[in-house]
Amino acid sequence: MASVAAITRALLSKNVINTGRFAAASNTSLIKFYSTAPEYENIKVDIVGAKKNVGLIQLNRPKALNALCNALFKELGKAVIDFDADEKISAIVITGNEKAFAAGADIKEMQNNNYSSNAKTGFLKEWEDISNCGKPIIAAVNGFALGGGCELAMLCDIIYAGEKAKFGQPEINIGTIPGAGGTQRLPRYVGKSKAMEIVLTGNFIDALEAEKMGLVSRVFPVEKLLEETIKLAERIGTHSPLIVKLAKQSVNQAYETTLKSGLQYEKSIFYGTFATEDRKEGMSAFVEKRPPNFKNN
Ligand code: CO8
Repeated sequence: MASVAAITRALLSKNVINTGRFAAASNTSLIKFYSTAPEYENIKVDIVGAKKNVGLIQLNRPKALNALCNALFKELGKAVIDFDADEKISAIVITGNEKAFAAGADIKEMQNNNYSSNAKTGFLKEWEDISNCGKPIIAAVNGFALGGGCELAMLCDIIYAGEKAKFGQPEINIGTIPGAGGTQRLPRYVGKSKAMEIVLTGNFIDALEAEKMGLVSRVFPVEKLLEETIKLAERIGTHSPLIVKLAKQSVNQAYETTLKSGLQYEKSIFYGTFATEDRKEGMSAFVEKRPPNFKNN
């Protein structure tokens, strides 16, 4: 069984991430490929972690700095839906490569869109596949997370960053505005004044500033980022998947409602956990001084 550190080393080696040649890594035995995974052109998927319970998605258009073309987004949506439906998967990690998490929507693909084509095709509709995911999604951001790339990271539940990561909403430079949550989620993360500054100037912020602002929860050396992110996913995976899902729903409710109705929502979910076997098991295990054995019930 490959250790997390070994997988990370393999993923971060130039032979793998910088060229996108997963299968051509010098020691392929380090990486257990997701043999049943559908063929993707713009992403790579794998199942990692000591218990093989972490779904890993790597955005894989290195030449275009992982610009989020439509085909990539369709594949990403499908991979997230598949991992969400897979009972063996506890959490999902989305990452890019050392240079870019994602440099935004694909400007070359988008440049000839018009209002009616956007409206008729429901441009961006696949974003909902990610926000509807019940399992925790963690973004591991190295390099650029710009425009749609920053918005994708913010759509995730937790953002870990490598120390060279750069975040920004530079849409203003190309005559448009953020279209996948940048004007809505960013102020909720960092407050109005900082969000306005980022959106109205298009300036980039680095990983440490992003951490200070609360956009990112932790910053790691570049080569440690994926390993630490997978560890976090594994740690989450030690808990009851059912209760993790309810906890995620409840935190997300804080962004959807008033404090009063959010507190009511939280209380009803809290009461609801007392109808689950896993709540009973968790408390019994504590009292009996033994590790819990959660059954996702
Ligand atoms: N779209 C398409 N191609 C891109 C993009 C992009 N967003 N970003 C980089 N590339 C391409 C470049 O065109 C270049 O390709 P080529 O070699 O064929 O010329 C290649 O990637 C490498 O890029 P650079 O040579 O520019 O690399 P640098 O290291 O010099 O610069 C930067 C890196 C600063 C990241 C620079 O590439 C840049 O500014 N990119 C654009 C960033 C941007 O404006 N992002 C916002 C896009 S708009 C948006 O995201 C709207 C969101 C709406 C919702 C999302 C829907 C999916």
